[in-house]
Amino acid sequence: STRRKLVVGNWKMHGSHAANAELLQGILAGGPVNADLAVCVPFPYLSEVAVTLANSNVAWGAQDVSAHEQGAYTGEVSAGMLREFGCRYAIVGHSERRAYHGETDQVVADKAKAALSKGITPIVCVGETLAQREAGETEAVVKRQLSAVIHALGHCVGEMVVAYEPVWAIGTGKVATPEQAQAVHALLRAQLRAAAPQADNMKILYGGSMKPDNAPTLLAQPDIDGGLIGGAALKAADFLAIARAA
Ligand code: 3PY
Repeated sequence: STRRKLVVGNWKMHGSHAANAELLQGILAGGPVNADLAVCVPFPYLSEVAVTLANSNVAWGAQDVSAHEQGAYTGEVSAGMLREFGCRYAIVGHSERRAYHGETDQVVADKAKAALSKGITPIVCVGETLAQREAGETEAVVKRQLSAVIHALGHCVGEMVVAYEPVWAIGTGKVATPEQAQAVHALLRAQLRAAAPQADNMKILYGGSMKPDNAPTLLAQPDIDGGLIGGAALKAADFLAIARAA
């Protein structure tokens, strides 16, 4: 396809001043790659990462955002606050947030809407668990998850990035085969086509143990437009190797 690939590092709850500086210097030293790059970092490091990456071709984002604009929401961070730092992306609905923080499809949809309302591109994660896959529910689950976001975003659907992350492939070392991933990406693309005229220009990333060795065949699939990278994003060499495969 003609869609430019996007490779996003999801650092999760990893990092320190020293580790972040080393990782980012390593990524920046890698030189230009033929894909858009971004790193999604823990909140306390956003401002220093913004400084390090200023005037580079690596964008940055958050790993979550509040659905609320402001108010008595202890511990939450609003899209408006993120925007003040120039935040470009916010991951929403990662399976770890859905599983450990009880985020429902509606909460995820509200977060995506809050991000977009401040000009931040939500990277909306969808994906089935192993039990759901084995019960033949994959299609129904990802459609339900995406449908909530489509409804909430209305005419702005075309501005989000979608990430398909099969839960059984997250941090397990198990990876969807390129055929399994492509099949779900094609379903998601069809669902987007029915909702947004720009669907063919929208990015659908694959996430779930993407690594330098499996990235080339995944990224060669027609509806896989990049990756949301967990563990491999913590090593500059691995992150760059994936970016070069894109
Ligand atoms: C993984 O690669 O395991 C991820 O969860 C990326 O978000």
